Amino acid sequence: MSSAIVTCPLCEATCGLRVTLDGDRVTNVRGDDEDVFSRGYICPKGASLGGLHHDPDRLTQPLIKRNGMHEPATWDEAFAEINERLPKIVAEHGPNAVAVYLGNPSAHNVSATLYGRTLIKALGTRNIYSASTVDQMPKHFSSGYLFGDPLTIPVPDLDRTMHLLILGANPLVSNGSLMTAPDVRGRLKAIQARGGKIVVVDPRRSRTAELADEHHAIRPGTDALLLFALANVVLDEDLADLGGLAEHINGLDEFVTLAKQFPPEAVAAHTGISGDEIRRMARELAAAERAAVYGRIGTTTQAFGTLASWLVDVLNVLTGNLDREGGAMFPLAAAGQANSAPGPRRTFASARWTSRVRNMPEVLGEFPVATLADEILTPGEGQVRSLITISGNPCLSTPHAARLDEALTHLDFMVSLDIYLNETSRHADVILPAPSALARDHYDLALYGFAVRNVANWTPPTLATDIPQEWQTLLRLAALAVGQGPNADIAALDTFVAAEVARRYDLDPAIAGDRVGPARLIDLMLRGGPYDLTLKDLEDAPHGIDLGPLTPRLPGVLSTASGAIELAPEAITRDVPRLAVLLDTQPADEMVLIGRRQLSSNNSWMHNVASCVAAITAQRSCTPSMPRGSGSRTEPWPASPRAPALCKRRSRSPTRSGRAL
Ligand SMILES: Nc1nc2c(c(=O)[nH]1)N[C@H]1C(S)=C(S)[C@@H](COP(=O)(O)OP(=O)(O)OC[C@H]3O[C@@H](n4cnc5c(=O)[nH]c(N)nc54)[C@H](O)[C@@H]3O)O[C@H]1N2
Ligand SMILES: Nc1nc2c(c(=O)[nH]1)N[C@H]1C(S)=C(S)[C@@H](COP(=O)(O)OP(=O)(O)OC[C@H]3O[C@@H](n4cnc5c(=O)[nH]c(N)nc54)[C@H](O)[C@@H]3O)O[C@H]1N2
Ligand code: SF4
Ligand SMILES: [Mo]
Repeated sequence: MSSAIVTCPLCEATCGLRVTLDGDRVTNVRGDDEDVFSRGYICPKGASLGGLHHDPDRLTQPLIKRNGMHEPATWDEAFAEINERLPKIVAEHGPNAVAVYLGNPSAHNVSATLYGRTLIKALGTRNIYSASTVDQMPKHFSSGYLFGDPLTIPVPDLDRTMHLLILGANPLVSNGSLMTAPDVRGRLKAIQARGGKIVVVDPRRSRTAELADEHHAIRPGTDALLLFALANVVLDEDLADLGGLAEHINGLDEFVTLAKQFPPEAVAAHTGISGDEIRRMARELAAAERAAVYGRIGTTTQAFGTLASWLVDVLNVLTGNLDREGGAMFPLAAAGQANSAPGPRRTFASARWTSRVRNMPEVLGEFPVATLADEILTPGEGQVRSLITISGNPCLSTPHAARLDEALTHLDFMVSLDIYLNETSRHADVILPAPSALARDHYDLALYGFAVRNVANWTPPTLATDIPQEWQTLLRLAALAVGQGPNADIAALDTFVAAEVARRYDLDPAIAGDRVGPARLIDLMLRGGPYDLTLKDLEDAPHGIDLGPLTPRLPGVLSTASGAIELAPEAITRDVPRLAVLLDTQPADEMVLIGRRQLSSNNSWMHNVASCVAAITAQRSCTPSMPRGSGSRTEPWPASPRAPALCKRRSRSPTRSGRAL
């Protein structure tokens, strides 16, 4: 028996886990009590890491489609096939004929985060799509214009706040998003234990709403109206207190004028929350000693997602809670965070180009995935004829998925980098698998930028694998795209990538010694980062390094052209008239569907991993007797850890498809 300490890469919470092994067989996975951030917390998904690794359905070798059937192939055969078919399409139809879809797990995978970019650059296509446009893109957009950088997103200072207003998030099930915080339940209960208050705005009485002190069942899609009305009260009743923020703000007068249109009584019918209630919510928010407003996917994937995302932060500003302890703060990550990079920083801009068919603006270099099918199905110059998916299952996870599913049958050539043959990869001519989460190294490059405490943790691979690491596969594809053929010198390409990263930090790449791949890049980023860490420091600290609570970062964190927070940027406020129109209409008498997540599945996948099947079945069939918030603490944070309680029943779901998010 042996054991290894890993960071779970399955969601944003970054829990530290202890994996027990018998040879190369995982026998147990539990929370790592000594993890500096998660202190023993684990959820049913994390407990399934072993099941995921040993899942007999997981792909371990490439598949090539011949005569409509997927057949196992060697890596050389797979790359030869791609080399024969992909460059031809680019040569004949130009780079935009190849589209790329980056799925959610690529944000939890340093190989994809760091080397996906290299492939995209090599392809030179503008047809880039990702899960962001069915998720948090409005928040990137609003943050880009408010603060100058789309990744400069404030997070609630959970461990110190006294009043938390949550809109459209259910972190008791999702384990938190754009708010990296293991054991959210424990942290929320700690707010209550110290005399604070939690208010949840959600059409549904979610688990988080049940735990909260107050729940408002808002009509879906009307958060921008509610938030505007809250701001209206704060301003109208003279409750605004900008404190030290005043000197860092532009556009306050414009905002005051806009908010005048939205008194609480005018939005009550649409939101389903009375004027009196809204007034009370605003007064309590403004009066709280330390408060944070936090909006998540319920506020982003809706018709007024950009306005709602923007207004969340405007409220944090008006109440003086932005960038102060217990308010909404800017994390300072140890590696790779754009808003702490040395030298001048680029100011965010969108709509630098638009999509061919529906003229949709790019944001962060991407088009909305909702229009990918249009680009495939509409003939003409620039039509998408080939698709590369990287850990994505858009045939289940994107709007009008059935249409995309049909569109993919019209492609000339498709490659999927995926660990399963599923609803999307079944269309691929070549499927290239990746090592399981336990057979690769891991660092939460993207998510530490949204963590409620500054931490850093590195995970080396626990298990050996014959499957090439995904960064190697991505570099091989990049080499094909630039005409270097299937046998290009990957090591040389990797050294080239490392030199680029080193240049950004004015470092000599040789400083990283003989490391290669993500380890070398992370080492360089840590060295160039704000804490002067090295990868060796993290290797010596398997339970992570705690870099302390969040600290104020204004004005240095800003990269707007003015150097100030732009409270009323035109790119956002031009959408306000569309919202104001609602005030003159009656609320529509229609049914609106909203999404719901499962504690034991992960977006479009994981529901077939045996232990998750068991947990989902358990949740469905024995909901009343399931302990609430299994896998969580019941005592205030920090406290002793507890393992999740899972029903032991086991059954296998009959099909791979059908159980979406
Ligand atoms: N109806 C509805 N639709 C939704 C949502 C919803 O709530 N409701 N949520 C939206 C959100 S928030 C998101 S983020 C998107 C997510 O949608 P997608 O971007 O499609 O991501 P997943 O559904 O997580 O699919 C992950 C894919 O990656 C594969 N995979 C897992 N690990 C790896 C790996 O290490 N390497 C490789 N190469 N592949 C891997 C899996 O087999 C699976 O095919 O869905 C969105 N769509
Ligand atoms: N177990 C599990 N965990 C996950 C995932 C998973 O699939 N399973 N997916 C991961 C991913 S990719 C993400 S992005 C995160 C998302 O994490 P969260 O943002 O916490 O996502 P949800 O759990 O979908 O919670 C969204 C809430 O918004 C509510 N809602 C819907 N429409 C509206 C509206 O118009 N207004 C308001 N105010 N509320 C609304 C819904 O009822 C729901 O309770 O979760 C991550 N964690
Ligand atoms: S909450 Fe669960 S899935 Fe998310 S990191 Fe922790 S153990 Fe993994
Ligand atoms: Mo997501």
